Amino acid sequence: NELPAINDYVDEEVRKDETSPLYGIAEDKNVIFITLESLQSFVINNDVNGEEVTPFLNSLIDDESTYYFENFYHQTEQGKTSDSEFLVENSLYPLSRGAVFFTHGQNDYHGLTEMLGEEGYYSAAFHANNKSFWNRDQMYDTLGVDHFYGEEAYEVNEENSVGWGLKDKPYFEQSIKYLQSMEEPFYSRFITLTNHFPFELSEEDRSIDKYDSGSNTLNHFFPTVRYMDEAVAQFFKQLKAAGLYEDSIIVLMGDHYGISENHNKAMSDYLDKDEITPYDHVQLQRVPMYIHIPGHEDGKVISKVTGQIDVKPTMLHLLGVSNENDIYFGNDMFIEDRKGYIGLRNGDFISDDYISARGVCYERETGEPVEQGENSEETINIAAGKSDDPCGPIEKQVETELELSDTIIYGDLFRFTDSQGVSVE
Ligand code: GP9
Ligand code: MN
Repeated sequence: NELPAINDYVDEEVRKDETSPLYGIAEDKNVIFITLESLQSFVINNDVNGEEVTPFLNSLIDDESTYYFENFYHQTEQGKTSDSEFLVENSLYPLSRGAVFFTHGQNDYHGLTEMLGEEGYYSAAFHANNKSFWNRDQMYDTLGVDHFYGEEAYEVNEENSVGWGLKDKPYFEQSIKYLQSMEEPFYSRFITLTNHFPFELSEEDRSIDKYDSGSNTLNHFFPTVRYMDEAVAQFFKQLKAAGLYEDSIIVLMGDHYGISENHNKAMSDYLDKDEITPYDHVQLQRVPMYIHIPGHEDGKVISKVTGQIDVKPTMLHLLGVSNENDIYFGNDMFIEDRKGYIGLRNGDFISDDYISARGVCYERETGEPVEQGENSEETINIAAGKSDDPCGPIEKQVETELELSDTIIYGDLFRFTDSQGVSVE
């Protein structure tokens, strides 16, 4: 059992003494967590053909009850949406190959759902797709989700569906009745579907025109993003009308990229760049992250580097739940003393000052490759070991963390924990 050693690492490198100023601010509130399919940050506050792409999501950033994280990264791999769910739930990394939802769906975990359950929360997941997709039916059971509203909980017909299934607007609309009858406080998770590759949408559901480039995928992305934006706007209205808004905290998060690097040429057209460099590619892995707390009026845009690995500790702290005995690899996004980097599953990372992409170390602010061997004063300080490669030490640490997280998953090591934390027997 390697868990005690992993616990020591987490104690040394991840766990922080600092308490967030927002600790407990949402205690006993309902949680409405919305995963926004394939939404990337580059469309936020951006235009296409002279039209705003996401008017509602843009206005939500300016809302005084919203904290918006503008440098928040997805950390998913082949398990796509399910990897994002895994990260949020466990603050562990997904696997480098396959989907952990499939390969380790029967492990013991100590996820957000279970921890909130211990605090008296009722939990439910809403997703209008086949329940066994990504092995969700089994994994949700493992994670302790009380009820999974899958495709059969919805009225789905030809008229209200497109592409992958039920369109987002009827999906949210039909979900309200279930939320209204739910025991409180509840932890509810929503996963949208319409903004999924190949981004199909009928003419009458399109509020904006498609883009015009060499990539049909990118062209069609914009109208479906706008449709999803409108669906979320409508959901906020319905939550208010149903009396569910005031007593809830609403989190919105993009799950992963929608536009892969196969469309770099079209992306460079859209972003008005000569090319998409490995640095740009990493920056395109930013996804929107909103924490909206009705009644709280201190919201702002937060620029520090954050990622999906941080969601679990952040949520627990907002809800006033201690995680001092928990094993996790992220930090509360509201504290200052953070690990200082977000590791991607392929070993690339984003730190406060640098971005490492495909083995090249870039200045985060400028995107300029760091001159190796330059030995500037700043370089020496950050590398601590007086190396002239400021990315090197962080690269090693990211590698270590990925390995430790894998060790937990492959060894099913949370068998050796209980609510009191790690057991050494
Ligand atoms: C399927 C939906 C999309 O149920 O979550 O999955 P993805 O292909 O994005 O992982
Ligand atoms: Mn997805």
